Amino acid sequence: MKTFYSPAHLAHVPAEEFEAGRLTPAVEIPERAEAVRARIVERKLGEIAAPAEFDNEAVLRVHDAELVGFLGEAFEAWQAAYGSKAQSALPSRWPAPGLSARRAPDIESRLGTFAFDAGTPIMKGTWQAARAAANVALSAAEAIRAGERSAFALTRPPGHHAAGDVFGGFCYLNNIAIAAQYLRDAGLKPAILDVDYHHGNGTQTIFYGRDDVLFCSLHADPNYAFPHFLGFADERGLGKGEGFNLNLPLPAGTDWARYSAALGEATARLRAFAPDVLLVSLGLDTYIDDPIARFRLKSDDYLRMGEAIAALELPTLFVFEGGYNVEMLGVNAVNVLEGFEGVH
Ligand code: SP5
Ligand code: ZN
Repeated sequence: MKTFYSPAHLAHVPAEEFEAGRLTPAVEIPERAEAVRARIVERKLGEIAAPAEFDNEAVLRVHDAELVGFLGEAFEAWQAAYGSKAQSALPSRWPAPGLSARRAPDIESRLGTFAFDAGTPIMKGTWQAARAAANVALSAAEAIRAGERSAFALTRPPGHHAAGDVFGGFCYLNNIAIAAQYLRDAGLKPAILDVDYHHGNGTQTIFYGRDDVLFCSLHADPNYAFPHFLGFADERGLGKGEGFNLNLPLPAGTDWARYSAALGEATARLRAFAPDVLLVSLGLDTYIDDPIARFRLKSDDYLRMGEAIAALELPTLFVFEGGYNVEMLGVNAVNVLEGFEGVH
């Protein structure tokens, strides 16, 4: 399987996020993608290629120009306001319902209109990294469009929490949604399977009113897990999109037995949709020793996950999302890809 990867992610180095009333060390760090890259080399999974340059058109099919413009200029505005020692822009105020969004001109208020959490810092290299990750996903999508059976977009920062007009959850641009829309615009019928531990609220929102892109997600129940405000089972799509969004929230402690049963539900829905192409939001934070999550999948379970995805017999684009146990992240991610390829 061919992997697409850009070193631009190395310049996006979050230090801290704000949670539980304090700053805590960041977990979405460059070592994550480097661990996966090293494992791909070690296992000789296939070529690792640089992405092509895509212009903003494909990004703007999914994201509002206001968000894209803001992400491109935010760090400069932040430094202009707070000085060159302020290395991370994080919001501290939000236009909650009842307040007027988007009127305040200052950078910190503007941050709060575009970000939905305080865990997604904008630094000097953030925009370049996010934009390169979109190119990585688009390059992998183009490989599939041109006839490849599979491809892996080793994207960082991740994408599935970013919606058309808002970023958060370590995500700035929704890489998988941009890739899915690119394939849709090429005349294909895409379906998205999201196996990250967290609900892909951004991807759901982007396609919520549509019947031409199916979204299926297995994730930790938002009653106890991020993103907290979306991902419930009764969210089934809106208007003609009704029935084209499937959420399968799962309890804390979910192991492979429980998980694979839900995966069977998702694959049944995917089969019924009869897509031309499958895109997988590949998060590995379902791992038993993930530092921020509460599922109990083991490394060998990821081989079975890859096999279950391969059984759909579709051209498949894997897009990297979360997973924060850096030590086992490479093994777990590549196990899915090797399970898919039937190597084990
Ligand atoms: C792409 C992705 O996986 N984004 C996840 C963003 C999660 N952000 C909030 C994490 C809160 C973790 N709280 C549990 C702390 C346990 N020490
Ligand atoms: Zn996640």
